[in-house]
Amino acid sequence: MISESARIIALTGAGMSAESGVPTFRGRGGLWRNYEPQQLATPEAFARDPLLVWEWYNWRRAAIHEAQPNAGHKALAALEQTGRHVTIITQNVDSLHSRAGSTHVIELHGSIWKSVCTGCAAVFWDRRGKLSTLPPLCPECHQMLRPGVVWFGESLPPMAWQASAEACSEAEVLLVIGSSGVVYPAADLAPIARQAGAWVIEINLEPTALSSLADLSFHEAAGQILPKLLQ
Ligand code: BV8
Ligand code: ZN
Repeated sequence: MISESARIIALTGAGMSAESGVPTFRGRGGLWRNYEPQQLATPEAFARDPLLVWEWYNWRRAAIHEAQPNAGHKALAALEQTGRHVTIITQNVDSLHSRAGSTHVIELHGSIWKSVCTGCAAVFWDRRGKLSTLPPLCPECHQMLRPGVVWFGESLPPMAWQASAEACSEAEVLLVIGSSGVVYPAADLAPIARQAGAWVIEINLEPTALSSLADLSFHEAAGQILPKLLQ
């Protein structure tokens, strides 16, 4: 399926970065101080306790800053060198696909290195690890900054969603990698690709909500199977 296709899309979730040591949202190691991510990744949690939410993001910034792209990220980047058009649509905010060399990455849920001012909406990028002062304040208007990510209950960046849906409607192969398929609207991209006639290949350690849509499922770690698929 892959060797005959010129347009390939990878829809990736937290499992894509698990072998880089980035904790996933669900399952082992996905918790922080016994909080569920859904409790912290919301506008309500930020309004109620911005310092707690910033401490969680600072903890993740430190973990992600030490993380390196794994063999799976590198295999997806190498797939571009075979002359194919590869689009990476990721739910992850860790920028590991770009760091691995992928050139066409759509960050559906934003980036952990981005902050947005709650007062004047100015955008700031800071790829160092932990921020030194919490909560960070806007250098322009001195209001509080928020993490530049999409929280539960917030709509996705319109451009990112539009580009992802369009890419999936033209895809020949959709690789769904390391996603439990429970978060919407990202999970809707698999049916869109399937309706457009794309092969859907799932790579996940276990069956997921999207398994019924897959033409093929590989129950292996992304960092193990992607280099083999590239061969
Ligand atoms: C929206 C950024 C509406 C932040 C994230 C009921 C109440 C309230 C809301 C809803 C509801 N029902 C549905 C909703 C909508 C909600 C939603 O889907 N909720 C779910 C939980 C039911 N969605 C939203 O709120 C979205 N917005 O709908 O807006 C709207 C519409 C119009 C106008 C206004 C508003 C926004 C969703 C975005 C949330 N932000 N992240 C941050 O990162 O801090 S989502 C978050 O979960 C991460 O992005 C993460 O990637 C994502 C999904 O999780 P997965 O990526 O799938 O990761 P997970 O840990 O779940 O699974 C890992 C998988 O990897 C597992 O399957 C595991 O087996 C596998 N794995 C592990 N290791 C490996 C592996 N696979 C391969 N190899 C390995 N080595
Ligand atoms: Zn400001």
